[in-house]
This record gives sequence, C-alpha cells and structure tokens, in this order.
Amino acid sequence: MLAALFFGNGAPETGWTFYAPYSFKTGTNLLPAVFGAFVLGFSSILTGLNFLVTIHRMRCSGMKWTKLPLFVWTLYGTAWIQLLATPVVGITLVLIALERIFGVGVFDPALGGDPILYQHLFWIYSHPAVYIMILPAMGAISEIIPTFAQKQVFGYKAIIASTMEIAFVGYLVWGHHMFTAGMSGTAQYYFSLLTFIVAIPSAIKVFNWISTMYKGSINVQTPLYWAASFIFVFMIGGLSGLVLGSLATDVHVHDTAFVVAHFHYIVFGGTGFAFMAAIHYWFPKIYGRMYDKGWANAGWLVFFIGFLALYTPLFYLGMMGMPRRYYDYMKEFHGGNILSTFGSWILATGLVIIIVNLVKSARHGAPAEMNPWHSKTLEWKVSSPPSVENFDEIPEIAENDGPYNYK
Ligand SMILES: [Cu+2]
Repeated sequence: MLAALFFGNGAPETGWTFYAPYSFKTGTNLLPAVFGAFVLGFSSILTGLNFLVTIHRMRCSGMKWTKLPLFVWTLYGTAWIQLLATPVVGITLVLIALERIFGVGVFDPALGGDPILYQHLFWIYSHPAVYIMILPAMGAISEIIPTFAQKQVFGYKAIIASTMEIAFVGYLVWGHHMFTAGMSGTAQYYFSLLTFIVAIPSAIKVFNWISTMYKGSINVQTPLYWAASFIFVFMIGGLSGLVLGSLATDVHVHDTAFVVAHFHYIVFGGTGFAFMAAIHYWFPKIYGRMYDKGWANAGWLVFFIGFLALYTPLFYLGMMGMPRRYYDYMKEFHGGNILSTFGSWILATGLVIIIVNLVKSARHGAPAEMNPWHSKTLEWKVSSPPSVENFDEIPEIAENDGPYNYK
C-alpha cells in the first residue's frame, strides 16, 4: 500500500496545480513531482534571499537607494515575493504529501478536510508568482526605454513605488482565481476590488515608459522594437485582466480560452517579449559580439505577427464559450483554432530566426564596443564581455551621477 504511494502508475496527471482532492487520490507517481516542485521552491527562496542581502549590503560607495537602476529595484521587489510567498506553496505541497501518505485530513472532505482550502493556499503563492515573472521583465523595459530614447527616465520614483506596490498588494488578490469555486459574496467583492487596485501600478509604469519616449531622441534598434511591442501586448493583457477581475464578466468567461489568451498576453507577451528585449540589449555585453541587426529585426517582426495570430483568436473563442483544458472543440470554434494554429507556426518560425541569429553571432558576430547603446548604467563601463568579478576596481558613484543622466 505504502509502496504504491511512492511508486504509482505512470506520470502524474494532475496538471501543474496539484489540485485537491485529485492530487491525493490519483494512483500516478505524484510524490516525486511534488518533491521536485518543493526543491524548486527552496531554490527560489534562496535566490530571493541572495538578491536581498546583496542589494542591501554590497552596493558600491555612492550607490544610494535613489540611484539604484530600476532593473535592480524590480529584482529587489521580486526577491521579497520569492522569500515571503514561496514558503506558502512549499508547506502546501508538504500537506499534499502528508495527506497521501498518512491521510491527515486537511483537504479530504471524508476526514473533515476542505479541498477548497488547497486552492486558497495554492493561489496565495501562485498569484504573486506571476509577479515574480513580470517584475524583472518590467525592470528590463525600464532600462531599455531610457537608453534608446537617450533621455532621463520619466518618474523614476513613481516606477520604484509602483514596483514595491505590485510586490506587496500582489499577496492580497489570490481569490480572483476562485470566483466560481465557492466563496462568500463579501470575499468576492474584496478580491475583485483589490485586483483592480493592483492594476493601477502596472498602468503607472506604462504611462512612465511612454512619457520617457516622448520627445526623446529615439534610436530605433532591435531591443526597442521588442520593448515597444511589449508595451502593446502587455496593455492588451492587462486590460483583458480587468475583464477577469470583475465579478460579473469573470463568471461568464471563467475557465474558457479567454483566460488562456489573457495569461499568454501577460506571461508570453509580457515576460517573453521583455526577455527578448533584454537578451538583444545585453547580448553585446554578455558575449562581446554584436548580432546581425537585420536578421534580429526580421525575427522580431515574424514573431510579433505570429504571436498576434496565435493568441488573439483565443479571446474571441473564450467569449463564445470554448472551455480551456480540452483537446477537442465544437465545430463552430474551428475557424479560430485554425487561425491560432497558423499563428503558432509563424511564431515558431520567428523563434528559429532569432535563436539561429543569436547562436551564430555569439561565436562569429563582429566584436562589440564597450557601450554600443550609449547607456549610463554601470555594466556598460566595463569591457564586453566583463572580466571575472566584473570590475577590476570597485566603482564609486559621484554625487551628481545617476543611472539615467542623459542630457
Ligand atoms: Cu492572479
């Protein structure tokens, strides 16, 4: 019996959420998967701790909190989420393991437990986890936009405040994943209101990025294409999030393809586009070589078109009632699904162009200058690629020096 718990039949089929009661009833190999997620959680906590201590203790002389680059600020906010939220999911996974092995009855209704409690614990972590993914992305965009506008970032302190607000209000909105799971009306109103409040700091950032570009001397390069398209898709992702955050409309589109579209616009459109922006921005610093800009731009264009064709139809399909998590669909959803599939091929083509270009350029690209984009942050003041330990001498920041001091 016990052996069957540890060595079940086949791969776990609970999906990534390990939802109760299925996760303690299934006969598949669930425990190794839960253990894997638990170990990953520890790695996340320790990474967060490392960043927090580094940012508090190891800033160079003159690097005041108000001179910290915005990317570092977002890593700081992210690190707090990793440190404070990840233990919740760790404990929840331990409870699933205890439920399976000893039948402790925390989630099992037959033993007086509550399976909905699992969803609460899971989302207390998993909503902030989305911010672990998006905050560093926002940080990279906040570096790239002033650099390619050659202009002081607009609202430096407002961007910091919105970063920290996202990091802390993000803990209080998890219930919006459970509007149809069974919850009191009071709790629903509260979670809906807080979800709207957490949307405000994201909007502040969007306005700051656009204001930074306004009247800047724009240097159109690959990272800026990615950053500008990031703002576009992130805005659609954010606005569709409000449809899910408000009670009346969420009940209609809950668990439909609309959610899939929203999530991919945020996490792939947001984090994915920002990752591409960041890799094309820091590539010359990392490898000391420049990529082929023509191919990089072509890759962006193909990827962007593919992205829109792949995910936009899902908004429509969800509105029409196509549920998520089913491999099959009804006849009337065929057109949207075909368009989406074509989009996925276009997106994959773009991805191949991007990866081939970057991999080739890392070995054979033209040697890169120390500071090809004329940025003001510290990493551009060392050679490309940087030497071991990054700085031969620890830098000092002068009183009137700052990360975005453009004329
Ligand atoms: Cu959420």
